[in-house]
Parts: sequence; C-alpha cells; structure tokens
Amino acid sequence: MAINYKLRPISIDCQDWYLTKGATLSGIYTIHPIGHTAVQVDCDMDTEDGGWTVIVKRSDGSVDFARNWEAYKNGFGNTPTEYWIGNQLIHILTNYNSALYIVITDTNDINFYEMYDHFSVSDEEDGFRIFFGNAVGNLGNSMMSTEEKFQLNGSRFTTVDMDQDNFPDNCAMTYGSGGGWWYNSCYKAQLTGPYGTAEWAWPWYPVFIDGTSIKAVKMMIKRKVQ
Ligand SMILES: [Ca+2]
Repeated sequence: MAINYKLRPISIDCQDWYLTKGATLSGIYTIHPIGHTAVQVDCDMDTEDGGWTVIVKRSDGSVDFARNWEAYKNGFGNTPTEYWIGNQLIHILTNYNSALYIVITDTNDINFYEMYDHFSVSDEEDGFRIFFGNAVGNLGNSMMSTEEKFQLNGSRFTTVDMDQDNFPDNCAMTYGSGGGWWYNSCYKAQLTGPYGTAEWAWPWYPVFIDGTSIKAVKMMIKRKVQ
C-alpha cells in the first residue's frame, strides 16, 4: 500500500516538506526518515524546483573531514555550517529513487554543478557502495572517469581505518588527506579534503585541481516522484 505522505504530521525528507507541506524556503528543517531517528538537515528549496536534502555541506572549514569509519557512517559536523549527514542515512534516503546534485562554488562566487538522474548508496555490509545514473552540468562528470582506475561508480567507501579501495595502499591516507570517500584507485573527484588548502588534491579534476580555489561544496539528493 502506498504511503499517503499528506496525512503524516512529519516529513521524511526535504522533498516531503516541499511537495506535501508547502515549505518553499531554503533552510534548516527536521526530517523523520523511515527507519532512522529524526535529524536536522539543510533543505535547498531553490535549486532545480526545490526539495533537495543536503547530505554534505562545506563553506568555511570549521569542521574537520579527516574522520574514521564510524564518524562517516553516523555523520558529523553542524547543520548550520558544515556536515556529513552519515552514510547510513544516505543509504536509507536513497532507498527511494533519487537524483543527486553537486555544486561547487569557487572563490569568485561562481557556481559549478553536476546533476545525476540517479544516485544510491548501498548498506554497510555491502561497503556503502555508490551508484550513479546519467550526468549533466558544467563541472564535468569527474565521478565517472573514463579512466578505469578513477571510475567511482560502484566503489565502496574507504576511511583511514577501513580500506575498501582498489589501491595497494589506502587512498584516504595516500591522496585524500584523511577524508573518507568512495575511492577506486584512487579518484578524479573527492570532496572531503582539507578545506581551503593545496593539500586538498583534485577535488574535481580538471575544473578544480586543489582546494585553494573552492569556497563552498554541497551534495544534495532529491527523491523522485511520479
Ligand atoms: Ca587499498
């Protein structure tokens, strides 16, 4: 039986807030994902018809993204400033057919984006593997490089204490400056390097070759409705 979301006094995600509760202002909302505790998230109600649940947000370097497996699994940071929502929750939210929108703002306040018509992350037992659909945007599809070793589609998640990549060493330690990510061997796009520094290597090659030209990063998802 289909769930009648209009009868629910709570919202399962930002799309629910936008479509069934009429919330059209971007900002912080509480969501109640099914199978997860309530969580405060940033909702983008302006981009591409709104309804976007922000899963990763960086804009000032206030939060350290060099974290272990448990931190990336459960989430970290602060909703108003910078956060990683958590791989477990990303998995739950992307159980629904979802799109992904990535926007990187450079230090001149120019936005670059890439939108994927499908995005999902598998469960922890499967390694929190990432899957993408087709992409459009002006960032270029660096997540799905034609170079096999940099193709991130289907990659498991790796942190400094959990090596699930295809590189002889640990990509998070060798190239990622401690940031967790869906590494292959290793990557051309990685959004968890040290903010504002040259040590953040290849955030989105070749458009962004290091972290010094990046002001802000956002990854957000939207449940697709018929
Ligand atoms: Ca490895």
